[in-house]
Amino acid sequence: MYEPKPEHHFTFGLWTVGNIGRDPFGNPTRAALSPEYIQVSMYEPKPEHHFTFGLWTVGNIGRDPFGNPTRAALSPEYILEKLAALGAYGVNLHDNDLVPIDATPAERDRIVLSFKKALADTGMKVPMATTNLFGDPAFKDGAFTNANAQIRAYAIQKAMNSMDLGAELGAKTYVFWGGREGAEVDAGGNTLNALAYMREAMNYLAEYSEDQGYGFKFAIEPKPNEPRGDIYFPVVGAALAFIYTLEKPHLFGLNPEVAHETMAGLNFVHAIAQAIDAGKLFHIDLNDQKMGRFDQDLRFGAENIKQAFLLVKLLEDTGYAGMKHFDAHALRTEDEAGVWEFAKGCMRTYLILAEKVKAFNADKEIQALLEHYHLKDPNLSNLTAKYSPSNAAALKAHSFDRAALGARGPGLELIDQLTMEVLMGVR
Ligand code: GLT
Ligand code: MN
Ligand code: MN
Repeated sequence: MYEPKPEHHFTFGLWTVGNIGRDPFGNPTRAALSPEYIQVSMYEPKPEHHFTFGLWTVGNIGRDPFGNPTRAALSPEYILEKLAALGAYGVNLHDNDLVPIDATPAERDRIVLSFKKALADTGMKVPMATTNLFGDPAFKDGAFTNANAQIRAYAIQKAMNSMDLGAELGAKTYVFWGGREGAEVDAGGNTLNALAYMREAMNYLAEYSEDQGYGFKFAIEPKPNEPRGDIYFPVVGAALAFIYTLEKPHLFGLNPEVAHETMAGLNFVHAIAQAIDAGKLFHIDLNDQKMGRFDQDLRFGAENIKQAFLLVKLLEDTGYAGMKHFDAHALRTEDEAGVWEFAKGCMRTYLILAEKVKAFNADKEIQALLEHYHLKDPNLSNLTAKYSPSNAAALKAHSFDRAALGARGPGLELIDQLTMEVLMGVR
């Protein structure tokens, strides 16, 4: 309970924790610590930061379409132990990350029991659960949106079983990532049907969750392509619009992933702003990605540090209280040690950027520039806040100095430069 957090604003002098135990009568009793070391130990991930990893993320064995696995599989119990030691809050899972698709009921129960014991031993949580509706050949042409009614029904059955498992492990968020829900061939005539099928499945599963008293909130994760040529609901905006066609839209929100909007060349920070504005940011998949490439799932902040900063700023400034899930994996080049460096790096980068956000918000020069940029005019804002005939008449009567408006510089070059200087550590 009494754990210090950054928002308590406790600070230390480098000379205080760096005290080497010298006194007038005796020599130092401790080695000197470099300022860098002292800084570094500040960014230690703790469970209250709500960092999570998928079992499939640190468990990624480095297989790709062109090459065999480069790492051995890690057991879920071992993953819990390692992530707990690194300060993570919990893990998320697909049904088959834990229970093989062909496990007998007795095998399932034994596996779940052992996993629950490891959860209790490590204090780790399972805040989010989802279903693997993409790995098995049965789902090669889609799951909920498959043109084959038997496969659609099987997908719903599998999702119900997976929700039972998630609920048993304490999950409150259920993610829908429709990796196979798409097409290469649209001549099959499934595009319009697919939307209706998806709606039917989501309505069904929301009812199931309510009926069982599971209380799940559902988070749809959009992706433009891969593994399908085109995936339905390719971006945040598409999923958001679809939510309002469902029977219980209040139960549905989004699980956007950095890499997915970025693959499509879109601005992820803008997508997140739209999700926040709609009250629909239920969960987030943090990672990194180069534009226009295959889904790289890079370590958070590995590629575009400015975007990562602006993302953390948006989450921190708006008080995002959900899980910060790293849906990324270590490079295929890495051995197991590299996997844990990768996991640590994701969390540390987030914490470092959260500190940079504080520095940015406390920077007087930057704040003055922002004030200049966000020019206020209370009189005009009163006229535009809400339509009324008198406001409209007054607005029409107002005369604007168009030339002056066009001539005024907003100061964005300097704002951006100072942002970079904060990030480069010189402010
Ligand atoms: C898969 C995918 C991710 C999804 C996961 C949830 S599985 O790794 O690439 O983006 O979030 O189903
Ligand atoms: Mn991804
Ligand atoms: Mn994801």
